[in-house]
Amino acid sequence: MRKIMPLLAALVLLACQSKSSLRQEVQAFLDDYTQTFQKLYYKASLAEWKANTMIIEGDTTIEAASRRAQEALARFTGSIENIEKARKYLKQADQLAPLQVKQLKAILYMAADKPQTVPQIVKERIAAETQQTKTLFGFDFKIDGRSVSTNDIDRILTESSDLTERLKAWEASKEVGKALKPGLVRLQKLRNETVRALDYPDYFTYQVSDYGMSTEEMLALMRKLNRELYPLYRELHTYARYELARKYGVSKVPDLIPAHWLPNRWGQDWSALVKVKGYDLDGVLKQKSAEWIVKQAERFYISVGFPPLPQSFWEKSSLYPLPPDAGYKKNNHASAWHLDLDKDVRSLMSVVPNTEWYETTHHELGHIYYYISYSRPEVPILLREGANRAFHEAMGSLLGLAAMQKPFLVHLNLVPADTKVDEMQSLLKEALNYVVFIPWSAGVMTEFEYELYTNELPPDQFNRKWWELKEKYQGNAPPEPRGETFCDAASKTHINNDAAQYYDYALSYVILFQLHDYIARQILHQDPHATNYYGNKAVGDFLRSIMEVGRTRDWRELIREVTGEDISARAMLDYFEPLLNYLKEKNKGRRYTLPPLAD
Ligand code: X8Z
Ligand code: ZN
Repeated sequence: MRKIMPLLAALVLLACQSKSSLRQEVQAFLDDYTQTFQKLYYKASLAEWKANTMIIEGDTTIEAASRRAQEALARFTGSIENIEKARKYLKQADQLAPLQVKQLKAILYMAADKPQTVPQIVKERIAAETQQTKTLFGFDFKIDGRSVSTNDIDRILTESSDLTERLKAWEASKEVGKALKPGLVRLQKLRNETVRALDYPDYFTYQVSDYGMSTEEMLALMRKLNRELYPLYRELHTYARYELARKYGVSKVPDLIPAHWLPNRWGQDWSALVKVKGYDLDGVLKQKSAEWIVKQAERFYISVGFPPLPQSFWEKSSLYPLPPDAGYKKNNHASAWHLDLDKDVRSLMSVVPNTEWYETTHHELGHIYYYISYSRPEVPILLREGANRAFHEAMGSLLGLAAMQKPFLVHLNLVPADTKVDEMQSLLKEALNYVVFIPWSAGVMTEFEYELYTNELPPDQFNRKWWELKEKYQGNAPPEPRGETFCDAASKTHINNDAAQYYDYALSYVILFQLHDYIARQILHQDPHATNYYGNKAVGDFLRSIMEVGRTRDWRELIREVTGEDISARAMLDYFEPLLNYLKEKNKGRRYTLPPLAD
């Protein structure tokens, strides 16, 4: 025994030494990698920023520069040497610090997106993606031969009761799909081919794996979510068919809602259908400037304890629409950028004063404050991401929801304190936003991209499949049958430049209601339907505790830790529960055209 003890001690010591020298070696690799990565990433982001904010017809220099910068980044992140090293070290994962393991996995995940084992395919994909962005956002939308912006189209779809005018606007918005179809066909193939080089079966599966889930698991989760929200959606669908027919003076109520009847290009948000008596937020916001909208959102974040946005944000962002005579165009979809994965944060928007941009501005600042919160030494550059992608989407949408509730608006004098608000109307309006979004996101978008990548949907079926899913999940129909020269799916930004990730938003809504429920009940002690987060530092502390850890924590553990429950639609269902009976009553005697149970 006595002899064994020192021997054991020596062995343990030896093991410790080799463990610590292995950790040192890995750390040196990670430090080196990070340094080069951050530099190349920043260059690529700057070039991409330019390519999204200055789209000049006939110019090729900006996109060429963007392509080159992205190729340089891909040559590094996808390099065979980096892949082999990360793999080698991960074989000894049990000897490494948990944060080292996470970073090595992040390196491999990025490598799989653009692996240099297939350099030609990566190059073609970068070129096709850059071109697709240019085609989408350089597109000249036209109504009756006159150029219009997407904000113009959206205004018609939210405000006009003239079906002829609406049809023109909706059709104009889908023209871009035709121009994007050839690029999407190429990208379907190229995206699959790039990730297959590192053994992912297809691009959808690759993107889903970021959650630590298989495609089957993600689809099962999305279908469950759809089923859980379906009874409510069916009531909303019935309600909307009758209300819309009345609004447009159509005597025969259609079985499926014609797409141009809805106040959104894709039918993803119907909230503009309901005007809540007593508070006309849209009317109030229209009196304000676009600058006020962005500043107001910042004030809200500051009020709960976040810092003012850095000066560079204001100087470098592109927040407002370009004048029509600018001579160039910009990406018209909202986004938030973390260009150097440190202090350079910017947003790209086209804010005009209306309710939709009010919400979207809160959403984008949520991303920006997430970036700011985890950009600290404790969070390695490679883990400066949301706990998962859905968390990142949830934060700003959560504050967007909070910024629409009556006590909040009263506090800011945006609605008079003595306003009597019909609470059921207001809940209905919210459901037309949050509930209606689920069949779109968890259904149409997710199932379409699954078909596109995992099942390699043939190009001569793109539009047929799209409308089959629109009918099945949303109960929507095209105004007229649309053949395969159209590619209506491609009119949606994410299909082109945020591929195979739209379930992020479905999950973000689920998470958002879980967080809101916790904040309302446990922190504010207020009814979740009528909260006022404004100025509450405890709310800010709670949100920051989630944001500031970035990707250093396992997301399933984190959600359980901060809300006390696993990810589920429970809170969302609770929130809208009072509406179900109200709508059943309203819909009495009306014909339901969606089947009683979701399949
Ligand atoms: O794309 C977005 C954000 C991007 S950061 C504005 N959203 C989805 C969409 O517009 O389709 C937010 C909610 C859904
Ligand atoms: Zn977002």
